[in-house]
Formats: sequence, C-alpha cells, structure tokens
Amino acid sequence: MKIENYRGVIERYRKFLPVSKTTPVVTLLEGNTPLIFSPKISRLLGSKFRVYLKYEGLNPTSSFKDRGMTVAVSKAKEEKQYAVICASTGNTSASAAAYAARANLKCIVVIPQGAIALGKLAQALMHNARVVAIDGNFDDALRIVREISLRFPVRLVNSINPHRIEGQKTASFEIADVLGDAPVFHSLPVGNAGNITAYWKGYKEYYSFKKISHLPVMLGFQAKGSSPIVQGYPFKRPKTVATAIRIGNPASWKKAVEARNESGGIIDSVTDREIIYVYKLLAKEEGIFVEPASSASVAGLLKLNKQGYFDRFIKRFGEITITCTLTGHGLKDPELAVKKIKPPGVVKPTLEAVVKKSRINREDAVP
Ligand code: AN7
Repeated sequence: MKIENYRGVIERYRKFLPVSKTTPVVTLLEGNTPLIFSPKISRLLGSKFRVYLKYEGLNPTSSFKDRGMTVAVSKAKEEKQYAVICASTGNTSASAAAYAARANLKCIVVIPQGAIALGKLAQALMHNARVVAIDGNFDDALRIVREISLRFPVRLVNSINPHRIEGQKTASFEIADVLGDAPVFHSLPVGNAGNITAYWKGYKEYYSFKKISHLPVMLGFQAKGSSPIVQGYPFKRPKTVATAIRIGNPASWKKAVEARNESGGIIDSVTDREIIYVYKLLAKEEGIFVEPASSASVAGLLKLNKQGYFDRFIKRFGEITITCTLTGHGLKDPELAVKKIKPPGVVKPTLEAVVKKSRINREDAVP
C-alpha cells in the first residue's frame, strides 16, 4: 500500500491560505495531528457525551504553534525579511526558532525570565535563537517586540501577525475533515487568544464553503490567576502554574470575545487545582501527557458540566460531540511533572527489594 505523501498544512490547505505559487514553503510537516476519542473523559461527563482530543503536542516542536509558524515564516521568507522576532511564554519561541532555522532566518526571542518551562527554553537555544530574558512578564515582552518590529526590519511572528492565525485555523479544518462535520462544542485554553480566534475563523470558513452543516459553540478557558477576559480588565501580575497562559493582557482579546459572542459560547476560568487534576488524569487514565495549560480545555468542560451547562444541549441534541484542543506536550515541562508526582525513591539492588517496592503481589510468584 502506498502511504500518501503528507506535505504539511500549507500544501494540504493551500487554497484557504495566503500563499501563491512563488511562496517558498517552509515546513517541518506540521499538522495532521490525531483526533483521539477519550472514553474516560466522555464517561466522566456523562453517558451522552463524545469527547475527542486534538493532540497538538504531536507537532514538530510539540505544540500547535507550528501550524501558524509555517505560514508566518514562509511569508517572511517570501517578503525577503532577514529575521523574525517574538515574545513568548515558551512555545511560540520554540516554534519560531525551529522554523527560522529551517528557513535560514535569524530569530530573536524575548521571554519572561524564570517563567518559561525548561523544555521550551532548551528548544529556543538549540535552534540557535538569540534568547533575551527580561526582568518582566510576557505582556512587557510583547510590548517591546511590537515596538522593535515597527522600528527595525525584523518580522514579528506573534499571533498579532495575521499569517499565524491563518495557519492555525487549519486545526479546525482537520477536525471537521475527520468528524465529517463540526463538533457541537469546541473547547480550548486561552492565553494571548490567538488560537480561539484562529479556530473560529477556520470553522466559519468551512461553513461558508459548505464543508460543515453548522458552527460549533466555542468554549475558552483561562487560568483563574490570569483571567483578564473573564474579569474584564487586564491583569498586571498574572499568576498560574500553567506558564504558557500566564498572560495579563491578551493581544487578541477583542477577537476572542467576538468568537464567544458569535458562537453563543463561553470564556470562563479554571483554577490551578482544576488544571493540575486534569493534567494528572489525562496522563494516568488516558495515556496522554500534556502541559498544564492544555489541560485547561478539559478542566473547563468538567466545571461547566458540574454547573449543568450542557443539560439543555443534551435535551436538544440527545448526544453531544465535543472536541478539545490539547495545545502542547507534557514533556515541555518535565520539572513540573516530577514535582507533582513524587518518584518512588531508591532501594538496594536486589530482587527482594525491587519486588517489594514495586508492590508486585508475592502470591503470584511462579514456584
Ligand atoms: C500550550 O508561546 O502565548 O490563546 O508565547 O503555549 O493562542 O495564546 C503560548 C500560548 C495554550 C494559549 N496552550 O494560546 C507563547 C504563548 C499552550 C500555549 C496557549 C499557549 P493563545
């Protein structure tokens, strides 16, 4: 059997993207990520739910950012830029650095000092970005890189760059292509709010092309300590264990509110406790390791369900399909994982000691 030659999101969805025949396609074969049915989360919500997880941690740099970066960096290359720049809570910088390396562009990343996960820092360094840590938060970093990009010939590749949004919308195309229609709900974490903007744009475009019969209801979740959209004002000192979404003044705030309002959805918050609960649950019950920001999408569903939010939809539809974006891989933040789950400790190098420590049942031993 000949396996179809997959060429990344630009080739797959070329006619929906701002590229021409002469655009140099910079790709690491991002996208085409699995949409995994989750029996455990479905059951946890109730008998009428079908929950699918869009595992974006399986992209080339292990987050959804690669979908936007392939387009943004290809366009930067087409427009003869020599460098790209971004502010980042980690994943954008990892992705920008990798795609810039691929494209032979210089890459500058500005990060909040001490506030990005170790794996993401390692990626930016390994891909040879010029990493500048500031004694400030993500919002400070974004303000600075925006200004630099206006004054110097370097292309900004944060999601304010519309090419990022264009690339990221391909995730909703993939979901619709796999399910054969849109889900009833789509849930995702919200930080700088680019991704919820992108998904909503993607669903609307597919709807206008009659590829789906209806639009989904969009559900976005911020971390409670960093929930400006929910509260209605910027947070000066955003806090949360989910460093990826520790953002106090999202760039796409208005667009996120539009997505919520147009779709009849909700943007709510979840606590760090709820985030960590689902972070562990997905890993131990479903075999899916995500970073804490990603688990906000599922944590939000559990919260809304407890409040009876879905009841009227079940009455109307019977069964409801929900897709959840798991935005980044758990290996991005190994330090957090080993902090949350204590390793069992060291024993003597004997069979006895290992059997005892691993709690193997002694009665099961073959005589
Ligand atoms: C794993 O990397 O903002 O709402 O600078 O890394 O589109 O910002 C990351 C965001 C969710 C939120 N999940 O997406 C950055 C950055 C993960 C993330 C989000 C991010 P947006």
